[in-house]
Amino acid sequence: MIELKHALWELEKVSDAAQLENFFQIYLGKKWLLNEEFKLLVALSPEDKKDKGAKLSDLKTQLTAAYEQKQNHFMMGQINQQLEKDPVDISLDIAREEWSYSLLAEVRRDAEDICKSMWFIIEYGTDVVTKFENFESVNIPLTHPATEMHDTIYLNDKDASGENLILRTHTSSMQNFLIKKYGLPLKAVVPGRTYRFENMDASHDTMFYQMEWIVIDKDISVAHFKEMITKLLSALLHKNVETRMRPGYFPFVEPGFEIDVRYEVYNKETEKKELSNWMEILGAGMIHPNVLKEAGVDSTQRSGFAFGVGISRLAAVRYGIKDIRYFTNGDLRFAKSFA
Ligand code: FA5
Repeated sequence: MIELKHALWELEKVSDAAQLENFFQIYLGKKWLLNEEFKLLVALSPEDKKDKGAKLSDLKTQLTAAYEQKQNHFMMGQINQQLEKDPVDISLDIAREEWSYSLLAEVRRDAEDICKSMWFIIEYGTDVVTKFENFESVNIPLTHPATEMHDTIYLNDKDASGENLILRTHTSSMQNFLIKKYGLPLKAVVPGRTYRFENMDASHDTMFYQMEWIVIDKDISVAHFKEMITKLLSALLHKNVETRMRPGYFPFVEPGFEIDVRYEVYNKETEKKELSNWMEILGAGMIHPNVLKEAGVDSTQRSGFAFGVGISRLAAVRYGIKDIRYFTNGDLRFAKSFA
């Protein structure tokens, strides 16, 4: 039988990864010493088999542990060598005065504070969602052309029903979950990242932040929505804004609206104040009966409104930024000018 002491002494002498592999093959590999000994057990009497089998198992456990320890030792050595060649100082202390909240975070935090003061629940949800959450739960059948409205980014990973997971295209994907989780009456907001395969321009990015408001109770009407949105926008935009309500189509609301804002800007050339162009800032509407039904709510007894606002568009209006891509392109000159 292999002697543990001898095998450990052999292992002690091993000085590189190739020798270690050799050791493994000789002692622990399928065709070699230890395995051969296990094979011999067949010929023994039951008592001897039990006794020798236990000894062999014990030997294998100890040898394997010693082998793994040596293997880790070599791996750490390799990592350390690599680090010496290519040092990355992760403890580098970046000067504290260099950081501040991003403008997007400022606006989101302000909005969250307002919501908290009005006892809204805040939930962030996840960036990766199922097609059911993003589409079907909000009255968009998967075969409906409206699924194309958002130029969805699909992942290779699948959900339990075999459908591809996706990056959420809007925070409305949380509506169904919120109603089911908290029941009614419901006042909730969902701030979070959303993704679309967009043509990028000054007001469109492929990753952008949205914030979804959802209110459901008895007798909620468009009047409640209008009152809320006027107050909220004035508080968030830090300026007097004019709002415009247009009919808008979203499969998950009926009726649906788009809200645009405009405000006074200073024209450096004419040296006069003038009104900005209208900017679409949010989509909204009264929650569609099918969405309520899908979440188990009787739409003859309860009603509600929901709206989804682009945080970067809010920030653009608030800070007078002409192109929302500045918020995320990582240009420190931009970030510092607002620090
Ligand atoms: C929606 O995403 C709806 N889920 C909003 C909604 C919620 C409607 C609840 C009704 C009820 P829309 O695609 O219009 O709608 O986007 C909403 C807002 O997100 C826009 O008004 C805009 O402010 C912002 N937004 C949309 N696309 C982009 C983009 N590519 N880049 C930056 N902001 C965007």
